[in-house]
Amino acid sequence: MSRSRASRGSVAGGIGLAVAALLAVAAPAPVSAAPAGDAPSASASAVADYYAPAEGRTGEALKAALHDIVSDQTKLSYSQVWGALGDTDEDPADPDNVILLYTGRSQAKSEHGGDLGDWNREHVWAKSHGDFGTSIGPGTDLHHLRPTDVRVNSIRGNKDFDNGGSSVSGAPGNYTDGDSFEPRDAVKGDVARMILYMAVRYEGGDGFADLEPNDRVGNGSAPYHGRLGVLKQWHREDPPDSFERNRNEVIYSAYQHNRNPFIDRPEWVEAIW
Ligand SMILES: [Ca+2]
Ligand SMILES: [Ca+2]
Ligand SMILES: [Ca+2]
Repeated sequence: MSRSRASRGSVAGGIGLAVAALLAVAAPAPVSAAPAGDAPSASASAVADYYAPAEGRTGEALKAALHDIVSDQTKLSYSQVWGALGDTDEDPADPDNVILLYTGRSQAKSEHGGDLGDWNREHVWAKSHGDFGTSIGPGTDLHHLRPTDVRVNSIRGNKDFDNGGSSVSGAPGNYTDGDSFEPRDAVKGDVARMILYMAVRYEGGDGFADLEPNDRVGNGSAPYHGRLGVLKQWHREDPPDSFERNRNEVIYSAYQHNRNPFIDRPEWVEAIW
């Protein structure tokens, strides 16, 4: 199944390459592609074992299997997230810095906080969508937390994701209007895969809402995030790169010990949605 998806994905260029690389699981882990982080990459066979219960499934059965797999995790406190993001989002060219999600700026890990010009902890799945806050759970899950510029984080607010709007000053390539936010091209797929990870990981257990993507904007405090059709397009156009794969490895090896399936197996987005 994944091989037919891979050949279909090759029409879109990069996806085909990424899937092909992932299918080459006999090769040593993608360690050569890992630009940063101290954690060694999980071996290809370990990743294959990790997903074994999901193999051969599709649709809701695949989603349920992945939920079981990724729910086995270590959980961080919100204060622990600061240090973790310093590892997961480290600038490959400067171990003292992180790369900010929307601006792409490389900034000192130490310059985090709430002042203008600092970086802070962005919940890519807006925490008001399902009202999970910052207590231990979805609000502290590294798979959708990213360092962002304080001001740009505020502009994004809790908007759904969609194409269009006016350019965000100081954040080239990002656009926003009254009900949605469009991130720069280089992180569009990252955003999509983070949202879809959250949908699979959070299915109504542990006292938190069942998070799900939908095709709307203006979801407000409902436990939904849009727009699914646009997110799927972004996922196709911006396949996982070495930075994103490395952060998945660092989260898996050093922090939460769970993985984002849609970074490892991009074809599973279409298999579920
Ligand atoms: Ca809009
Ligand atoms: Ca990307
Ligand atoms: Ca869900």
